[in-house]
Amino acid sequence: MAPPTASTTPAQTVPDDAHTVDVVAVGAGFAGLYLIYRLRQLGMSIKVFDAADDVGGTWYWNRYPGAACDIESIDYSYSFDPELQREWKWSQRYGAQPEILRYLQHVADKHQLRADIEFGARVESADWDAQAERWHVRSDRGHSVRCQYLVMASGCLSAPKQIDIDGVERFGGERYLTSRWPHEPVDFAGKRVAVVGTGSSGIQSIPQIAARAAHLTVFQRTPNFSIPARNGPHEPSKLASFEADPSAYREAARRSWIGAPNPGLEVSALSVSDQERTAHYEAMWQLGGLLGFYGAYNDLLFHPLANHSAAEFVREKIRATVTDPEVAEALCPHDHPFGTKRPCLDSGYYETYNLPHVQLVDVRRDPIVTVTETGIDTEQASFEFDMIVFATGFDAMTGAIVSVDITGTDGVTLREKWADGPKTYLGLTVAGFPNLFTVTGPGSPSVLSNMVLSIEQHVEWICSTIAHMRERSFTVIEPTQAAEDGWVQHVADVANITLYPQAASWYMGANVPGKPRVFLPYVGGVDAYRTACEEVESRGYLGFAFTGPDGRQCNDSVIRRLQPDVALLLDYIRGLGLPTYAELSVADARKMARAARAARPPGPEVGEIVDGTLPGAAGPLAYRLYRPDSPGPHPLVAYFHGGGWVLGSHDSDDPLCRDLCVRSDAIIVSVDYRHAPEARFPAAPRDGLAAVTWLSENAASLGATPGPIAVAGWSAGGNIAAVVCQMARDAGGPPIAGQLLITPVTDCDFTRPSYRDSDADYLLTLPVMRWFWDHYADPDERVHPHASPLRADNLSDLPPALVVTCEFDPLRDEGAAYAEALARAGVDAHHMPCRGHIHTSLGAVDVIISGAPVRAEIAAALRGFFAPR
Ligand code: FAD
Ligand code: N01
Repeated sequence: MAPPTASTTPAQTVPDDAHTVDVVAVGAGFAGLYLIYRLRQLGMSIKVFDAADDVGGTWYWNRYPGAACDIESIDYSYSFDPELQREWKWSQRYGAQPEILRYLQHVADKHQLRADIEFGARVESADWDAQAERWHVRSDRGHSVRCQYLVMASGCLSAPKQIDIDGVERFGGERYLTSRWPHEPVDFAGKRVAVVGTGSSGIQSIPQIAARAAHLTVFQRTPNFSIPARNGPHEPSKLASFEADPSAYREAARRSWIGAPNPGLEVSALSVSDQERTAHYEAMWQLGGLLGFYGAYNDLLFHPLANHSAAEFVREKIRATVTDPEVAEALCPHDHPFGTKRPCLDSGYYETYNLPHVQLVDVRRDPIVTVTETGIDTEQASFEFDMIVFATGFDAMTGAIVSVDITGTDGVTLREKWADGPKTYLGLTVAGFPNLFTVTGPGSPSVLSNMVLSIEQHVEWICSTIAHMRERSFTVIEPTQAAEDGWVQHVADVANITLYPQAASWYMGANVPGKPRVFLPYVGGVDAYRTACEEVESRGYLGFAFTGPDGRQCNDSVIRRLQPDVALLLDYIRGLGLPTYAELSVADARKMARAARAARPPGPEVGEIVDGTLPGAAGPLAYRLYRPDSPGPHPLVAYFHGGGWVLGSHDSDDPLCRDLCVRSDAIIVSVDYRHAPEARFPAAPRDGLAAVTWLSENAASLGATPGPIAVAGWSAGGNIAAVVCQMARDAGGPPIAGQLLITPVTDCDFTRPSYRDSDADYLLTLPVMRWFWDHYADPDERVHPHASPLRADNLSDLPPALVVTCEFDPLRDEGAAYAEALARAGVDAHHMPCRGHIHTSLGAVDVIISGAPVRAEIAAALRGFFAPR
């Protein structure tokens, strides 16, 4: 529909003057204004276009009653101008729209920014002229400008979503869109008003409209979590800390997760008692605001149970506030984890439903059929209105960008390139679109952060990059395909360890019919993101190609390759400053390994755990049996723990064994074996074979299904499992259903590339592997196939195998080589490479969330060993 817009200048055609400037930017909101300021400092010419009649962007268009920010104004304001920062006093915690607009107008006046802005002009197209190395930009008013750089400062929430309700044009009463609110006052008095939509815009406007209208009907499709804003005077301690040292305050914000100091706790919601947790939620609720509650505990967005506790707290608040229990229940969100759709900030929202003239229509129960001339028809009722307010949201993050026909190299438009979801490098640049920058684009923290802070960071990065190019006489910048692919993957990896993708949110593009479902912003946090951008720059603009009269420079690489939670774990462990095993005596290494095991989460509950002993090759061996909770009998898997033949015991891989048991619905028997250096090679594999033989013979008495058992092992345990399969084949039994080798040692050769690639400290290093081998076997023994199974002359007739390798593991290549050699020998062998993981990733159950899908695949393979063939 044509939205009822603010007053706009009558369109007039501007002659094609083929004007040339250094930079064209689209948008005169927070981003466009700061860009003008910074580029002028570089002595560059800039032309900004905005479809609006004045500066302000979001705050120009969204003038609906109740519109305000949800990040406190102290934070949600520019930091670049110390004088402005000192002089401008926000009247309350959350500035309302008129005040934020006044602020932006003041900034524009103070720095005379309007001189470079063309208002009332919508940019329609931009074409890259590779010959001239210029963008050619055109507006709906006939502007035609050539520029070296094009910056889309066009806003993440500036393109209203098309209203996808039948009959909207037919309505004869007043019709408004919150995101295109008129400049003239809207009079609700005495009117029957409908509001469609209960996102932030709906939730902010509903109490204000209810206060003035004769009757208000709210059409809700999905209830949202909303936290009280408690708007009013600034929180004294926050104000004091800001005023005492604004620079330090801003620096802390830049190094925070969301871009504002956060009063939350750095502990898990599950680590405290129910009582303590509720008290803390209550304190955050009373404090008001998103950040306190959102960050109340550090796992709310990661752990379903932690999240559930916050969600349930809010639901209880709704039930306690709304007097009609049926209405209260309809307002309780159940379809998404707390915080995975942007939670709203309200002033009296839930209380509004206690007013006698306010009615809630749950359109999930009673869907809207059509808008009529006089109101709205649902399946069950007909409503008459004088006014309908659509608070139906935005085509977020990509909508404004792809609404411009941006054509890069090879004639491909950005819309075409992004047909399956946006692809950017750092949310700032796009391969195939040279000299194009996006401010707070998809793939950057953007809408998940204090956007003013993120805008400043992007504008500063863009300007310093342009300055860098000028200094070195480069004229064109473009990210490489590999760098972009790597970043897109990283953005998805980070999202996938959170609960965010579980919600059908606008973050996922789910609110716009037909839009691809891709998690749009970068959820790694502004600090981690800023660090990545700084690293790109300090490593010679990693992932960028520059060209200029003096030639081309390209430093092609991927900035983040580890799984995000693996990187966090490594940072944490490195921060502890522990020695490596290679630096310790065996006794001290064992002590350190035990301490590490004691500190890890326990893994899932299983049906039963039984400890026992079984006969080994030279005496009894301890075992631990993990039985599933489901009715038996179950298939049986003999498992060998890791620890370089030196460390560990039958219970040392406890979380992994529990996880395998639960996921594969098999009995896992983790068997000990004699360790080096006390018992060197071949003690361990001999014990392994003895254990597998005993387990095969005694499977029934252990409650297992009769028939062949499978073997499994991690690291050195994987080595033992592989060797046992060869020994059993050569000995004519016992029969083995399959071998699961998780990052196994298969060879004693330290020269494979994965040893070199893992030079960086990924915990298992060359010196540590040398230390293990030195304790385990003499050099001439190591080449024996019972120590290095890859060296066996005959790999045929072995059980089906799954070999799991991790990308950043010295053992990666020998694992892959073993899988390949088995397959070549006719074994039904599969290789599962795990991208971004390290040697210890997969055993870190409940620590490395990104390992969970891998373990699910491993368990499926284990089950497959026992499936009838
Ligand atoms: P915008 O302010 O969106 O400005 C973009 C401008 O580009 C618009 O004026 C638009 O007209 C123009 N434009 C777009 N396409 C074209 C084109 N083709 N031709 C010409 N002009 C074009 N973020 C927070 O961090 N905290 C908050 O509290 C917060 N509150 C918000 C409240 C509301 C109601 C909304 C809608 C958003 C809120 N946001 C908030 C997000 C907000 O959008 C950003 O904080 C910020 O204002 C974005 O600034 P910007 O300059 O990047 O884009
Ligand atoms: O938009 P939304 P918004 N029939 O997409 C409903 C920022 N912001 O403008 O969820 C019926 O969140 C839709 O229902 P559903 C902030 O980042 C901040 O409110 O799709 N209903 C939903 O309820 C925010 O997240 C503030 O089932 C339909 C609503 O309309 C973002 O902007 C204030 C429908 C849209 O909610 C967007 O917020 C305002 C249909 N056909 C905005 N189509 C602050 O407080 C859509 N809906 C700072």
